[in-house]
Amino acid sequence: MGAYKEPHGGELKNLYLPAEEAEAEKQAAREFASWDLTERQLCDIELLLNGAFSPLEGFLGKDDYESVVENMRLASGVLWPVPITLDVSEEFAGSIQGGDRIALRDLEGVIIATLEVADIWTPDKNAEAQGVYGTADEAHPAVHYLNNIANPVYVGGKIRGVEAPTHYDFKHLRNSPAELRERFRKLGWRKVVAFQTRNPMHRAHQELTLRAAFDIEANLLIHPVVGMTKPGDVDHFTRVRCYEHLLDRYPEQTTMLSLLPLAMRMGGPRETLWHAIIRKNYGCTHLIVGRDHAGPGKDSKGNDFYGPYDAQELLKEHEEELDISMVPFRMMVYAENRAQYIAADEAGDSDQILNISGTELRRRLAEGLEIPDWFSFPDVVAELRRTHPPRHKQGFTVFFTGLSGSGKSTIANALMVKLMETGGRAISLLDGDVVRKNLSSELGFSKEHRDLNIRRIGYVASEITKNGGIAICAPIAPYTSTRRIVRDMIAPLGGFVEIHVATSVEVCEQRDRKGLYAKARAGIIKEFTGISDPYEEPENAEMVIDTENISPDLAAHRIMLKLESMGFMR
Ligand code: PPS
Repeated sequence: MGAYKEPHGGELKNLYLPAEEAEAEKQAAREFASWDLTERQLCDIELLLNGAFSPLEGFLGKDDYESVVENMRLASGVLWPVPITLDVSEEFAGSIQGGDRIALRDLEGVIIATLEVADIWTPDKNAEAQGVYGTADEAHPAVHYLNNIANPVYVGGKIRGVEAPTHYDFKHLRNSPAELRERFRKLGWRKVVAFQTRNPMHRAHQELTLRAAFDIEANLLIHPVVGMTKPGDVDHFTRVRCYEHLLDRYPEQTTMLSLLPLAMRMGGPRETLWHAIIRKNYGCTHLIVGRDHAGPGKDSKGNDFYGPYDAQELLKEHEEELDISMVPFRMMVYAENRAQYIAADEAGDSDQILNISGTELRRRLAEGLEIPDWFSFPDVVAELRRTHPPRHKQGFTVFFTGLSGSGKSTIANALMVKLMETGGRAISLLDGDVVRKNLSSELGFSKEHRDLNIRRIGYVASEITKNGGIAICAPIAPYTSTRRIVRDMIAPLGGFVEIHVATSVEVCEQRDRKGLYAKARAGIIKEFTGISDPYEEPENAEMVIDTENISPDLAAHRIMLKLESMGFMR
């Protein structure tokens, strides 16, 4: 198996038009219907355009999509495991038809590409979830995305690139497949093993990647994902600075670092095949695959979605067809008695193995505790500490949810005063009523409007949290999936503490402080939560408060204790 063979299914694609044609296309596209690409679509289109997704030539059409979902292959039979689709709103879909050309724009309105509409269809999302991810459980990040974030209609068609998506960061580390292949060729790297990661790398990772490269006498490409990874992951800016420090520690001329703007789906085995195809396109001959590669975490019952070696097995089955080989990841552990890393399967009874798990590392960072040199290089740890200050210096959001009249606002106010008494951080209260007067005055109480309202609150709270402040939110927030979106948005930036004010609808109605329940019963107020509109009870709130048994003061006090126990106070 030699390097630089053509990718499966034909030559490496480059979907960008030559400069002059691109200019003309851009002018013409000003008249086309226009779609603003989502964050995920922007990642996908960049890799479509530069050939990382070869042999694809655009967003999948209906036949290819159905074939990928069902058989993991394009309609032509070429292996392709993950559907790359352009999801759009019903409104936009209604404004276009087959044969039209549409302009695809980035977040700032710059036209990135045009698409010639081949198909417009409403996908069966349940079938997609089952087919691609093997589950309909929304605990799977890709299923959650599909059901709650992705738009309802798909548009398929070939694309023509007019301008590459802009990146202002780490330009020196961003390469197209053609560029990387050319660099490998120049350097005479005939065998290249890629290491895929979405996490900071520590000494064990360095040891395992070096070993993998030595074992097969290959050069090493550290190819971290910097597009979209799993919510809660360390941001890519921090990670890339860590990788750069680590790079200095590899033997000279052995290793290269390049960034991959991929939007991961956490799709386990199928995603592993996809990773292999992408690396093949970038000119690699091997891919390191570990236990539970691209794993999505636990399902809603606490079980793994995939078997630990499913990903390795699926790639092994197809490596010949894909013309890229799998290198199984060997777990490396530190043997204190030998003062070195050894492969876990080589450790004997007399070896004293030390280990710090990911959870333990996060705890040590959160509490400002020591992280030993045998575990990670000091400059890598310093980088992590810069963006992960101990919890008592981070911002956080306290997110109350509960029925109207449950006591959310009263407790939120009491909590705010107690936090002000403690001092140290700026505090903002985003109470349901107040938000509806200021931020969301035009919204009603349909599911769509409530979701928009909660997303707005989440956005403001995430900015406050990111900047080290405290946001206290007190909306009804009746829908589980929307609360989850808010949690995912905020948790990576600091703390997120969800508190269910679980006062029953009977008690709320009895109290009826604002007289709204009476009006709801009389049908004067429509879509009233708990009466004529649903409230989905939280299942994983950090705290549940029953105001039938405790006063607002005591409730706020208990929340203070909770915040202390979580490390947010000092
Ligand atoms: S939501 O669902 O989270 O967007 O609701 P929220 O922004 O918290 O607004 C709830 C307040 O609006 C008043 N109100 C209603 N609540 C529920 N359903 C209907 N149909 C409705 N109409 C008006 C009500 O006073 C809520 O205030 P709180 O403080 O919760 O009692």
